[in-house]
Amino acid sequence: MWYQMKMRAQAGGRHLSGAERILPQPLLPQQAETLARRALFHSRGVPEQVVLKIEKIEPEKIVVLDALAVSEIRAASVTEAWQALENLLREEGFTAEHILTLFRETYPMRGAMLLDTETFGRWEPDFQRGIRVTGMDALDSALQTTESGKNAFREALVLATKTAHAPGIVGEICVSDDPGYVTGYFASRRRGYVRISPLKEVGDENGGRLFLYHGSAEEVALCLDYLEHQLVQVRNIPSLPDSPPPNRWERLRSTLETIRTKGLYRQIPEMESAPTHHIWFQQRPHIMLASNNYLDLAHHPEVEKLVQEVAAEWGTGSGGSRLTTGTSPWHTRLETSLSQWQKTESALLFNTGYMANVGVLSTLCGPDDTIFSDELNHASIIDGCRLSKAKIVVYRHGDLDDLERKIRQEKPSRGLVVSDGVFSMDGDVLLLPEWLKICEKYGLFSMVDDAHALGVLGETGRGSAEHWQTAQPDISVGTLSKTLGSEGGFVCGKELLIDFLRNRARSFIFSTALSALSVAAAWKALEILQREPWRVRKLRENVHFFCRELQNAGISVQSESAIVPILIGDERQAVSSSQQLLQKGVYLSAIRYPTVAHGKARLRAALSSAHSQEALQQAATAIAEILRPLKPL
Ligand code: WAQ
Ligand code: MG
Repeated sequence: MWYQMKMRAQAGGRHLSGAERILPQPLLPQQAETLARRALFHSRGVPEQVVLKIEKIEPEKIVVLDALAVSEIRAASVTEAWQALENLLREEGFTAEHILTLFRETYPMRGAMLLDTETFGRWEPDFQRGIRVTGMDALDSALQTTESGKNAFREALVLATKTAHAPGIVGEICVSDDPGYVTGYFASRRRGYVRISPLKEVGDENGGRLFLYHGSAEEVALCLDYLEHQLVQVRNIPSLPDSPPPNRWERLRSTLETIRTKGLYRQIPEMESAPTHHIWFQQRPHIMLASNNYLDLAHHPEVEKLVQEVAAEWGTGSGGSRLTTGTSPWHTRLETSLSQWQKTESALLFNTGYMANVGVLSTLCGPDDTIFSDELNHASIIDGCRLSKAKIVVYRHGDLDDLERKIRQEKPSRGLVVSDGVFSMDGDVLLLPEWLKICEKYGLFSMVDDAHALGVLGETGRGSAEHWQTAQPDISVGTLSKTLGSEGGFVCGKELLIDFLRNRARSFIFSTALSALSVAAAWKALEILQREPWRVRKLRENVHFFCRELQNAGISVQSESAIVPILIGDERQAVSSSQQLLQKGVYLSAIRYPTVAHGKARLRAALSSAHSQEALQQAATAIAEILRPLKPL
C-alpha cells in the first residue's frame, strides 16, 4: 500500500517549511518523524502549527521519471550569475531580459508563476498564490541525507524533473527563498537541470519560481492538472558533487594586487654590467649607489685571476655539504683567515649571511631562552629568532636603557642579545662597549651581525670591535658578499661555539657547501683588504664628502658607515624619486615596507671606495634636484 505524506509548518500565517513524500506503508512512521523534525527545527523559525497529512494513493497512478541531467554554473559574483542565467535563457531561445524582470514578481508568491512565452500573459488561476506543484518524490526518498543543502538539491531536482515533463512547459527558473541558500537553477527537458550560484547574497530572502509555458490556451488546464495532481517518482537522482575546493591561486593574485595599489610591488631589475661603482643599466651608464661592494673587491683583477685558476682546478659547485664531501682546502683556508682577521679562535662558513644568522640563533637558542633583539635588526635575525622558538623580546632601536630594563623585567635564566653592528637600512652604529657590558653583566650571549661593518668600520675595516676598540662579542656574524665581494656568510667566535655550530646548525649541515670559486674569491679579497687599508679610509672619506655635498644642498643626512639613508617617508614618493634619479643616471634603491616601517620609505645610498668625488658630487646634485621640491628645507 502506498501513501502520499505532506508536511506544512507555519507561524503567524507565514509559511515556514513544507515537504512531501510518496511512500510504501512500512516507511510511514519513520518518515513521519523525519518530516515532523524538519517542521519543528527549521532555520526560518519555530512553527505555531504543523500539519502532517497522510493519504492513500493508487500505485498504478505513479509515473516514474529519470531525473534531469544536472550541470552547474559557479559564477564569481551575483551579477555574473544573473548574467549567466540571462545568457542561458537567450541560448534556449527565450526573451531573457523580459522574463527575468517578471521573475521578481514571483518573490512574494507561495507557488510559481506560469508565464506564456509568446504573449507574456500569466496563466495562474490565483496570481497571489501561484501554482503549487505537488505529488512528487524521489524514488528512494527515505534514504535522504540529513544535510539540508543536499535535501534542497534533491527536492528541487524532483520538482524540476516533474515540471519539465508537464505538457506545454518549456522551462523553469527558480531561486531559493532560503536566506542561507544562494543557489537557483534553470531547468528544461532539453537543457536539463542547470544549477547556478550565487544568485543572491547570503541573508537575502527573495526567491521565486517561474514556469515557461508554450502551448494553446486549452492545454493550460492539462498542464495545471499535471503539475498539481500527477503522482511522480523521480529516480536516478545523482548525488550532489562535492563543492570544488576554493581556488588556491586566488589569494596570491589578490595579495599581489593589494601590494601593487600600495606602491609596494617589487620587480627584479637586471644589471647589464659587473657590480662596481659605475654600471650599465637599461642600456645606459649609471653611477652605482646601491651596491654593498663597499671596497670594490668584487671585480678586482687579482680576485678574477685566482678564481680562474681555482675554476680550472676545482670546477664549479662543491658537490656536497661541508660535513660530507663539500670541503676544499679553500674552505679551510678561508675559515682560518677569517678567524685570524677577526681575532677569534675559530670561524665557520655559511652559504649566506641570512643562513648564518638563522643557523646560529636557531641552534644556540630554544624554548628555554630569551632573545633580546634590537627592533631594527635585519630580517635574517628576526627569522632566526622565530625559528629558535625562544621568547623574543624586542628592545627599542639602539636604546640600551630599554634593553637593560627589559632584561631586568624578564630575568632570563638563559638567553642572548643580538644586534646589527651597522644597521642595514639606517647606517647607524651599535654602541658596542656599553652593549657588551650589559650582555656580560646579565650573563647573556652577545651576538653582533657585522655584515655592513666589515671593511667599513675600524681603522683597517675589521668591523665593530675594531671601531670601538673592544673585544669581539661572543658571536660575530659577517658576510663574504658585501665588502669581500663574493657570496656567503660566516660566524666567528670561540672554538667551542664553532664546534657546536658544526654539529648542530641545520642551515650549515643541510646545505651544499659554497663552491671553491666563491670561497677563494673571498679569501683573495680579504687578503687585499688587509694589505690595502687605504680602501677603508677612502670609503670613509667618500661618505664624509657625499654627506657634506648633500647637506650643502639642503638635504639632511648623516652616516657613520657606508650606508647613507635619505628619508622620504611615503612609499610611492620614494619609488618615484629613485625612478627620477635613474633618468639622471644615478642608481639608488628605494627602500620600502616591509624592509623598513610603513611611512619610513627612503632612498638608501651605499657608497664604495671606488667612487670618484666628481661622481659623488654629480649624484648629490641630482638627488638634491629631485628631493628639494618634496621637502620644506
Ligand atoms: N510548487 C511551486 N512553486 C514552489 C513550490 C512548489 N511546490 N515550492 C516552492 N515554490 C516557489 C516559492 O515561490 C518559493 O519562493 C520558490 O519556489 C523557491 O522555493 O541546490 O529551495 O523551496 O540545486 O526556496 C534550488 C537549488 C533550490 C537547489 C530551490 O526552492 C540546488 C528551493 P524554495
Ligand atoms: Mg524555501
